[in-house]
Amino acid sequence: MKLYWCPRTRAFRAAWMLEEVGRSYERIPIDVRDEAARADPEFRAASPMGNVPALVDGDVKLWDSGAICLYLADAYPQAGLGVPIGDSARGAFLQWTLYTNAVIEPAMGAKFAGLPVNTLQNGYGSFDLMIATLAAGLAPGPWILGAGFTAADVLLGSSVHFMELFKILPDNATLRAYAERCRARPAFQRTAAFEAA
Ligand SMILES: N[C@@H](CCC(=O)N[C@@H](CS)C(=O)NCC(=O)O)C(=O)O
Repeated sequence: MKLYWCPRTRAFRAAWMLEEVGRSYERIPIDVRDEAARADPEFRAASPMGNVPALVDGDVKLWDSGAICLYLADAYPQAGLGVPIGDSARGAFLQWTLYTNAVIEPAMGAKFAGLPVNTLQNGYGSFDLMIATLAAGLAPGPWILGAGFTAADVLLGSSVHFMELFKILPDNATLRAYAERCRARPAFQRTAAFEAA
C-alpha cells in the first residue's frame, strides 16, 4: 500500500489508521503547499483533486480520509477496526465514521469563517450542536461504539485532537478524556512521532 501524505494535514488520520491496521505501507511525502509537487502526474493519478491523504492499494485508489479509514476497516477485518455487514452495530459504525467529514469538518470551517448559522441550508447543524451530539455519543465510552476501538475513533479522535490544538474545543470533560485516550494509543504515538521528525 502507498499513502500520499504530508505532515500537519488531514493525512494524519489515514496514517494513524494504517498504523492501527498494522500492515506494511509506503509513505510518500507530498508538500501540498507546493503547487508543482501537487501537479506530479503520479500523485494526480492517485488523487485527482491533488489532496492528501490518498491511498493506493493494488488497483484501489482513494482520496478522502473518511473513505480511506472505512476501506481499510473493511478490507483488513483481522485488524478488528470495523463492524461487518449484518452486525447490528454496523449502522452506528457507519454513522460515526462519516461524522467527521460530513459534520465536524464543515462545522469547524463555518466557525473559523465566522459564518452565520443556517441549519436549514447548511446540512451539518451548528458547531455547538455538533459538539453536543459528539459528547453525548462518547459519554458511555470508552470509545464511540463502546468497548471496542474502531476506524470511527480514528476519525473522531483526530478531529477532537485537532480541535484541542486549534483551541476551539469547548471545555468538555468527556471530549478531553477521549482525546487523552486516543493520544495514549501506540499507533497514534508512532504517527505523531514521524510527523514531528
Ligand atoms: N475531505 C478530504 C480533504 C482533504 C484535503 O483537503 N486535504 C488538504 C490538506 S489538509 C489538501 O490536500 N489540500 C491541498 C489544497 O487543496 O491546496 C479528506 O478528508 O481527505
